[in-house]
Amino acid sequence: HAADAHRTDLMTITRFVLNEQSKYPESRGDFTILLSHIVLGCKFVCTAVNKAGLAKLLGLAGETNVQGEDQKKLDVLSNEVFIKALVSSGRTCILVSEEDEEATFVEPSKRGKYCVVFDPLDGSSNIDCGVSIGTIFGIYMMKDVHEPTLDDVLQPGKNMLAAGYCMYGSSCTLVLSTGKGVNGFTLDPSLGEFILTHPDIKIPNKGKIYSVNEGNAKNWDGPTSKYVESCKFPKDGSSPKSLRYIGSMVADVHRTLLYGGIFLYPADKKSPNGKLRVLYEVFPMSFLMEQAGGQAFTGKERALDLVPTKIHERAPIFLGSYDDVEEIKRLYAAEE
Ligand code: AHM
Ligand code: MG
Repeated sequence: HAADAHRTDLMTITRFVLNEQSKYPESRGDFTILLSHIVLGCKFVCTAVNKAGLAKLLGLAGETNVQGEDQKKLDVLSNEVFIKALVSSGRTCILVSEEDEEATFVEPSKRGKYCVVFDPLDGSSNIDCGVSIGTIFGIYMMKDVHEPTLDDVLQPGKNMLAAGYCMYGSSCTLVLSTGKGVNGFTLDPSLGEFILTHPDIKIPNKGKIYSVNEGNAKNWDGPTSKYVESCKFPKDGSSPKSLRYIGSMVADVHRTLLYGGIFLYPADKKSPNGKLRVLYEVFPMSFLMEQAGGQAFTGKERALDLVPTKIHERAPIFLGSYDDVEEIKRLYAAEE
């Protein structure tokens, strides 16, 4: 029976990526190994997030050091886990983390051909109230493994080989693209494996939801203000859009990907480059959106065309359903 096959023939994320890579004769499994280390980091963070409330209340054994200092903050802990997992994979050369001022250059004996840019725990201000948070990552190929420089990670987002996020929510969901569509995997806690649950995700062409921090409205520019106004008071006879804003990028983008609509973190007078970081927030999410049939725009250009000049650079971002982003592009073009 097909139904039985479904239950016993488990498509784990490792099996899925091995299948994908086997189409390339030159593939030696390096990418699969790298990914399995990222997955390990995600599983660790998932467990840590789930017991965060308890750990705080009860002080879980081993998590307070001899001086009785507070346990490490979850974002710092997550960062350490990812850095160690990525270095020990033997497949990375340069790591850029939101938590670290400087990029990490892996020592020569442990070097591989990939660069990983990541935010180990995005939305961490939401931890204490139990709102969904996530890890975001992007992967580049080194230009020359023997001479690593920051230029290897200061590449436009369209050069990424893969990007994804893991959301620690009511379930733990990992969404991944290796440049051939987008697939979603859900952690089966009893197996400790991510299982393919959302094959070939496509974002609806148009959505009924907009997602933005409207508290910044007084500082917005013309096109952003006009766009949000049109979501609330559409002039074409369509119904107004609903507003949903969690304030946790992974959760807001995940909903946008599955239900359609638009997520925006625009520039404003106080933050002319918006808030979100190009390398490990804007690029991976833009990569996923395009791979799912949507668009991502900075207010000036296709987000993935942007060439970052600093590892922690920020950019405004409008991403989501194709037609909804088309509308904001039209408003910015009219402005010029
Ligand atoms: P963080 O990296 O400090 O956690 O900030 C990033 C988060 C995103 O997850 C979210 O989209 C955004 O900040 C929300 O910002 P705001 O509170 O200004 O609406
Ligand atoms: Mg962040």
